[in-house]
This record gives sequence, structure tokens and C-alpha cells, in this order.
Amino acid sequence: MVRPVIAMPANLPPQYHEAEKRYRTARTIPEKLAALQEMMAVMPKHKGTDHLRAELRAKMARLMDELEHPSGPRGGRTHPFSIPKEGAGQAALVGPPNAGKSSILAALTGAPARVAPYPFATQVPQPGMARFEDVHIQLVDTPPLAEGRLEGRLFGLLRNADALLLVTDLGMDAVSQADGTIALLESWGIEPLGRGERPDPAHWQAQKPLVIVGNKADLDGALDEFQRLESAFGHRFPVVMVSAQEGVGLDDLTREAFRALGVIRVYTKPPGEEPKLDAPLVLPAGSTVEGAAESLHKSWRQRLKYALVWGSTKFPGQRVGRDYVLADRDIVELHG
Ligand SMILES: Nc1nc2c(ncn2[C@@H]2O[C@H](COP(=O)(O)OP(=O)(O)OP(=O)(O)O)[C@@H](O)[C@H]2O)c(=O)[nH]1
Ligand SMILES: [Mg+2]
Repeated sequence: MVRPVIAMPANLPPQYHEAEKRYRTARTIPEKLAALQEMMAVMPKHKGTDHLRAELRAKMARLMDELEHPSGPRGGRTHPFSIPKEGAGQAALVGPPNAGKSSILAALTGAPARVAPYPFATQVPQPGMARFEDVHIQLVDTPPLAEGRLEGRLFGLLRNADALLLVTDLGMDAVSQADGTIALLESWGIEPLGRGERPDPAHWQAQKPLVIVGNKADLDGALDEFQRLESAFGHRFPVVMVSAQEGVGLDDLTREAFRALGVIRVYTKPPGEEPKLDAPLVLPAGSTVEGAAESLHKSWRQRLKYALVWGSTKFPGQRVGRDYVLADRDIVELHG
């Protein structure tokens, strides 16, 4: 087939050409999509790249369509399925059929998840809000991941999530379930990140902090199975044991989910007043006093002179500069 030649803007960064090489050698659609998404991410945004950007977007839409309808494109453009983010971040529950993803969503959020004693019960993603201390985390229940069943819209959803919670069934071989799911994610170009690893901002859609969950802790033999799971994965990933049915371990799960989101809570305090403890700012981990100030109002960019911080500082109410890196639960008093 003859394709029109796209005039290449001259000033593309080297990362673009690397990603393009990966695009050309990619064997699977998800690998192609991952490379295209990277090409878009590193491409400078100006008039000269508009045409190329539109071209790449059209390619991605075609590939998404192929993914959803493997028998060939039907009808018009398909957009990746997406669930608008809410709260401190979005964590998707993923894993093999029947492991208890929907049960965990229902137990933590009260969302009307479809729980059933047979596999492939969940057909469409379902969001719900789980409380962690004083913030909410958005959990998204997804259809099971299994070989040959990748849906384009599910792929899009996973790439958009901030973290993945891989649910396994402790009544079965949980280690192979986790291994199989990780291998599947990797074959789709999604790289799981371990404890303390943060996605590179240029590749965040392909790199996902992962928490491994052993569910059905109430079953006979579950503890032994959990120990196997922990020794196989605990050196790299957080591994938590829960029973959605008995409501056990769910607090640990939301804590690990919160950690995986890579955000911190910061409370502001007007001078001479009490801190606003009921309304934390949720900021990316590593944020500075300046970042916190700007997230409140952009006028702080000019005005900010220093801040007093309670929490991570050596002394309560210590005076710090704009570059001071805040920690989760810090209280900040801004001074202009
Ligand atoms: N014993 C026990 N059974 C559970 C637990 N959690 C879920 N189940 C059961 O496991 C089965 C599957 O639960 P679901 O929540 O539908 O599992 P799922 O992972 O969403 O399944 P799919 O949507 O098919 O992928 C149901 O019969 C649940 O009642 C648990 O903690 N303990
Ligand atoms: Mg389900």
C-alpha cells in the first residue's frame, strides 16, 4: 500500500527517533501504541509539529480500533475507554478471573460491583472511592486479564491509571497468577515498578507502580500460599494479604495503594490560625514549598518569600525556603 510521505519537522529530539525505531520494530499492537505514545510525549509542541501530531493520533486510533475489533476495523474511530480521575489518584484492580477484584472494590468503596462465583463476571470497568485516612483514592475494578482477551479500552485504562493493584487468589497458585499477570502486562508494554520506584514523567503511561494482593486469606492454606507470594515478590513489590469476604487487611491495602500513587498530603495554615486539617492539598511526592504555594494560587509564584513547616523539619515551625522538599502530612504556613 502506498502511504503519503509525511514531511518531518527538522527539530525532533533524539528520543523521538529512538521511539520511532521501536515503533517500526514493534511486533504487537500494544508495543506499537506504547512507542507512538512516547513519540507524542517527547515531540515539541508548536505549529511545525501539528501535522505529525495529527498523523500519530490517527495511527493510534486505528491501532486501538484493531485491538478492540481484532477481526478488522468496524465503523468509525474508537477512543480508548477512560474513567475520569477523582481524589488523590487512580489505582486499577487487575488480575486473573475470579480472584476477587470486584469483591475488593465492593468491600472498600461500596460501589455496586458485580461479584460472581464464576470467572469473567466483570465485563466493564467500574470505579469507586476508597477512604484512606483523610483522603479518597479512586479504585477501578476491571475485567479479568487473560491471554488473548486484551481489549483496547482496557489497555487504555491501564495506561492511564496511576497505580495497579494485582489481585491473586490465595486458594490457588497465587505466585503463578502474579507471574502470569506481570508477563501479560509486560507483553503489552507496561512495565511494573516496585516499592520506591517512580515512573519517568516522559514514560508514565508505560510504567506503573504495582502492589501485589493475596485475596481470600480466610481459606484453608491461604497463609502458606501468602508466604510463597511474599518470598517470590516481597523483595521488590509491596505484598498484602486480604480477605474481601471477611474485611481483613483492607486498611493495609489502601495504605499501600496510597503509597503507590506517589503523592503527599500537605495541610496549609494561615498565620495565627489553626491548620486546615480537614482539607489536605494532594501533591506529587517530591513537591517543594513553592509547588504547594503555586497549587493554591498562581500569584504565590511571585509573592512567596519563605514558609514555616511543621512535620518533616528538625524543629516544629521551622523557617524554610521555597525549595524545601515537603513530606506527607507536613503543615505549611506561607509567607509573602
Ligand atoms: N473465601 C473467599 N471468597 C472470596 C473472597 N473474595 C471474593 N471471593 C469469591 O470469589 C468469587 C469471585 O469474586 P469476584 O469478586 O467476582 O472476582 P473477580 O476477580 O472480580 O472476578 P472476574 O470479574 O470474573 O474477573 C466470588 O464467588 C466471591 O464470593 C474472599 O476474600 N474469600
Ligand atoms: Mg469482577
